[in-house]
Amino acid sequence: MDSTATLWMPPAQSTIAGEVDALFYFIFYVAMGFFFLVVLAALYFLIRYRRKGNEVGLTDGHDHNFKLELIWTIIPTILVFIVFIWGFRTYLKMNVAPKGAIEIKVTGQKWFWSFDYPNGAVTLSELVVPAGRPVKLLLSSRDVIHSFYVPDFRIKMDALPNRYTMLWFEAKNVGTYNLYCAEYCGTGHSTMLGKVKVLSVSDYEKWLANAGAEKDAEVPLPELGKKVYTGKACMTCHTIDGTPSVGPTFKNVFGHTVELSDGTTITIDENYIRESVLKPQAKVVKGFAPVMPTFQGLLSNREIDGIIAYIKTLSEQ
Ligand code: HEC
Ligand SMILES: [Cu+2]
Repeated sequence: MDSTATLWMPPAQSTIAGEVDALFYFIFYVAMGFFFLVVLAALYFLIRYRRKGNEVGLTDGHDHNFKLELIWTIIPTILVFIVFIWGFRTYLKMNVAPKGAIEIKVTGQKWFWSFDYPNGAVTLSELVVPAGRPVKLLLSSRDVIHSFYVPDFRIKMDALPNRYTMLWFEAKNVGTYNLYCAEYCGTGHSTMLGKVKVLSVSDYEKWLANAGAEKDAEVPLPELGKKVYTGKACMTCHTIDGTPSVGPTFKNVFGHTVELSDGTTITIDENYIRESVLKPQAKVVKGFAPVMPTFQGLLSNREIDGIIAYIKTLSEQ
């Protein structure tokens, strides 16, 4: 299998994808073959043995055929064994990571993914890996069950709240691939989208050495804030067009007062936004559930400054 998409499958972009596809197509074509065999035979018998004129006795004395029964028992049994052995070997290969694989901790939560790299770098919603190297993912969840799914790599694994699961892959080509949550996990499930960014080994090492900071220091604050908003999952719960979503909108809020669930009011300023990001449950906005996760340790100070600057630009001064 090469790396182009087919009618049934997206491009095969990991080393295991070819094997998964081969098994898929084997099962698919065998099933198609039997489908047509059965349908055509049924049609043939329907016509060949239809009732003609005033015939009465519809069957003769035959009630079974030992040879035929043997054939239609043995052939499917062999096919099932082929699929089982083939599938089990591929399954084992997918579940035992090669020695020396890069290990990345993956955490799913409502409704985004976070990734912890060996050197302490953290990314949200975007997994960065090198091409041509095995990568082992250790998955868990902070709340409900999520499922880490990258169709181009043919890999999928549940992330559970109370134990670790494992997955590994090796990306073949540099590029950006879609990451989905494949377990219905609540209101924001359909927005729980991410990317897997595959870099060349040298680019990956350079990127990692900067602790994933990229060129954030050169980006003006409001622009950095916008990047945080789209790239670090804020947009799964907050809109910028004035409509409330899971959380309040960011439009026209800066400098305005807001009512909290305990009945007090507060003016939305820099300190309030900072606290909302680091300790979301300290002050909960009235009418909303206390579901915002803390971003303590996930955002740098400059990124929080950026969010504040960005929210300011969304408000009429
Ligand atoms: C899982 C959904 C979710 C995500 C993701 C999320 N928030 Fe929230 N956020 C909420 C909810 C719900 C509230 C209202 C309840 C509360 O105050 O805790 C809220 C409140 C806020 C407030 C106070 C808003 C106001 O009008 O008073 C700010 C500021 C905020 N979030 C910023 C952020 C930023 C920045 C991010 C991304 C880094 C983010 N949130 C990600 C759900 C979310
Ligand atoms: Cu999910």
